[in-house]
Amino acid sequence: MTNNQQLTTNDQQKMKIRKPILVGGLGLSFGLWAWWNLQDSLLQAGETGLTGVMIVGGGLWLLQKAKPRKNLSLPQPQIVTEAMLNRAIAKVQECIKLIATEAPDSDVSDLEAQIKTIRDRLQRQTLQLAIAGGRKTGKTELANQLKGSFPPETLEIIDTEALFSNSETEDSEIEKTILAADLVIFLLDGDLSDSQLQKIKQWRSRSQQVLVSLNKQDRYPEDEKATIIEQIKGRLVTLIDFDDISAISTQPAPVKVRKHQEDGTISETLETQKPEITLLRDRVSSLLENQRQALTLATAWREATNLQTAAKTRLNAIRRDRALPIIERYQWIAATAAFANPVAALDLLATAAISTQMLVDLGEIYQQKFSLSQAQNAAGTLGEQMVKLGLVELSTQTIGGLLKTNAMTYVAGGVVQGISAAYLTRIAGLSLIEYLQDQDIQANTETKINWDKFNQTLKNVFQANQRTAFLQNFVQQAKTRLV
Ligand SMILES: Nc1nc2c(ncn2[C@@H]2O[C@H](COP(=O)(O)OP(=O)(O)OP(=O)(O)O)[C@@H](O)[C@H]2O)c(=O)[nH]1
Ligand SMILES: [Mg+2]
Repeated sequence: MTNNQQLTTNDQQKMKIRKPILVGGLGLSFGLWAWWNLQDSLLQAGETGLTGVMIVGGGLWLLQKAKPRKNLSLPQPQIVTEAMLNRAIAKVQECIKLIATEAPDSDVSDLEAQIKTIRDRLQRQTLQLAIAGGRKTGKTELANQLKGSFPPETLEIIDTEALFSNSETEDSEIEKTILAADLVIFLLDGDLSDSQLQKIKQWRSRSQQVLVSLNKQDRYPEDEKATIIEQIKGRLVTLIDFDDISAISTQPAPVKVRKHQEDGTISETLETQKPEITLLRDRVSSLLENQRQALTLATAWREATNLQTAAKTRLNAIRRDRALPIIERYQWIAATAAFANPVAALDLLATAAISTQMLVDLGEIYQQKFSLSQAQNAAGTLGEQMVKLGLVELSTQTIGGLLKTNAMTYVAGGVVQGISAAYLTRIAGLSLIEYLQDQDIQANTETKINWDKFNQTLKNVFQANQRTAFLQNFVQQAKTRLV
């Protein structure tokens, strides 16, 4: 047992002072108790047991798996300026500084080296062109032909794997390569589908230069080809410059040619056709010539923002390591308070005293500014949200059935209430961590909690911590502490 986990006399004293408020607020815990017991007595079947109870209790929201929301209004592409790159790098540096202050032993030299690499790479001679697209669209053929037009020291051509035919994870790996390049050719062999459009939008929102090309144009009669190109342009308007949209044929199918012979017979021969990629190739040349700086700046900016994410992840891991013992501490304070006063009431504000203090402490770790009154309000809302999400309702619906079970004996002692309070405090704390780590790494103004976003976090954290095995383990731990 570490010092952090132990209740100090000081903690206990603080608790005594808060007791009157605490006593009133154990409804939530009571609900959880009911739910546990139902689960214990009826559904020891396995990991899914709890889900069953949730349905019984009407907590149907848990089943509505957060659907990946299609983001149709991605930010418009912006032209990356040097100032924008500098701002992105400054953010990485700010993060490195915080890491160094908050965890003086950690090594940040790799992050610093990466900043230098980003800056140095701005001067490079060789640019990278990625050729992307679905299966069999002609990527390899196009890559080979472009390699004939651009010497490798000017342009490195990357023939990427086909998109849209793998898992999402595999696709996102391919996309990393695509976004690391300075420009990309998106090859189509027909009209532009929704999923293709979505990809292009995403890349454009990362300021990637995207050339869209309809390949295999030999397969379409002139008028049909014109219609398809118009449709593609229509879907890409405001997203892609029309100069960046073309039709090509990298390997046109041979054409049957009939010839009238002198002797009056007709002979048929297959004539190979020349590839036609001039428009696209010229566009690439012109971009390399005139937009070199813009292209490398945009790539550097993407690299800097990726590095920002990497640095923030590292900072968050450090902060989480400091935050977890704090949650642990408040969790047992809540447990002891509820254990000592096992009164079940539906006024949730009672636990607010503990969560207010926890919020202030966690806010400090995550460098978010919460005034005391703001923290009090937030803690109150936090409690209300937990009720709204159905935990308390769940309990009232299931209690009737439970009263018939031997679980009644547990009600008398405060053990169940204590464990419940600990569990809910933990869920609240973990949700706060998840929420706070998505905020700016250092708030300059008072932090305002976005409750819609927080509720989603609360649901996710709750879901992640509701497994039977986890709960049983938790209950075991808590029992040992309380009894
Ligand atoms: N009609 C026609 N067929 C083409 C054209 N370009 C390529 N093809 C054919 O399309 C097929 C695929 O060409 P690849 O270059 O291998 O296409 P890819 O995108 O690299 O294919 P994967 O890597 O397997 O996804 C081949 O059979 C080519 O002959 C074209 O301009 N016209
Ligand atoms: Mg290929």
